[in-house]
Amino acid sequence: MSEKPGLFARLRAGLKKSSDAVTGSIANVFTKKRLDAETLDELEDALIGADMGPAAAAKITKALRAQRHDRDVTGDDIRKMLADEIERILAGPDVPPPYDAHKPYVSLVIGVNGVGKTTTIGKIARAMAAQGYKTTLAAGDTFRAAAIEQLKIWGERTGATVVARDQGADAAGLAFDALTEAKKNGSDVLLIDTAGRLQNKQGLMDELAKVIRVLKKIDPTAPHETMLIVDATTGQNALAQIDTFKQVAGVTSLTVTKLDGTARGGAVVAATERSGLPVRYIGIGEGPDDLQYFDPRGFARALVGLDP
Ligand SMILES: Nc1nc2c(ncn2[C@@H]2O[C@H](COP(=O)(O)OP(=O)(O)O)[C@@H](O)[C@H]2O)c(=O)[nH]1
Ligand SMILES: [Mg+2]
Repeated sequence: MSEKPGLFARLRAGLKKSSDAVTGSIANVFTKKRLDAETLDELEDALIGADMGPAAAAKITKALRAQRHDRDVTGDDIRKMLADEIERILAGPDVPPPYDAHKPYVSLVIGVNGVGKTTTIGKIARAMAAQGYKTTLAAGDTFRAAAIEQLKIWGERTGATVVARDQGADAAGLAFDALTEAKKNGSDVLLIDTAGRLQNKQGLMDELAKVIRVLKKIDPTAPHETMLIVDATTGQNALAQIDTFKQVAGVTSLTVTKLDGTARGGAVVAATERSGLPVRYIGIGEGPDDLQYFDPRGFARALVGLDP
């Protein structure tokens, strides 16, 4: 995650495939001068085609219909109106509590295998270190030895303390140790990695419930965030995962990864509209700096190919 001036440029670059999909699929709408009923219907179809989902597409076109029916508009006008309506949807849910709200702030990171949980935790740890926050990482994916090793490497890179046990260890016990350690070492933030075996839904549900119960024994307000990671390249599957994990654990925020590798960035709009959950971060590459704090306005404008 970077706070450099080139932030928006990197967002634009990361979302290039998605903004090409959005602007490309509505290109014929952009050439029309009138936003009449027929054009608005075409626009609605185009937004659905750009992965925004029927509900969000209907909401957006309804708002446009109310604003400018039958008036002459330019392509740029339409882009701006679209960006405003997309921003409205993205900014709808309450934002997650800031990291300063608790000490240590406990963030439980969940999601199926391969979506980018461990990588995202590493990227956050790096951004935390840059901002002077002390961070502890819990290697709670005790199912896979590689996941434990991967988190240890991020710990070395970022100076974060890593609490790990051997493969196969009890994840709740590990979480207990990690929160105890984070309190003892004066951490500002504790990031807890987890296993993502959705094949065994009951097992996963029990494990996450136990982790949460154990954390609450130490701090009844924890976890302060349960962040679900989804992979943007999986499109509809990501939406299904959000529904499932909302049942399995009390998800409070989303992070959408791999937006750089897909034309389906519009799915972030569908996900927000459908889940009512705020997006905290977006992943726009594999590098340690390729994580951005989610900015609804910047995202909406980059998605339709506008400047900040
Ligand atoms: N292109 C791209 N790759 C990512 C991003 N986030 C994670 N990855 C890659 O996705 C793969 C799986 O990530 P990992 O963190 O191990 O997933 P986990 O199983 O959920 O912990 C790795 O190869 C990561 O480098 C992203 O934002 N963009
Ligand atoms: Mg992992």
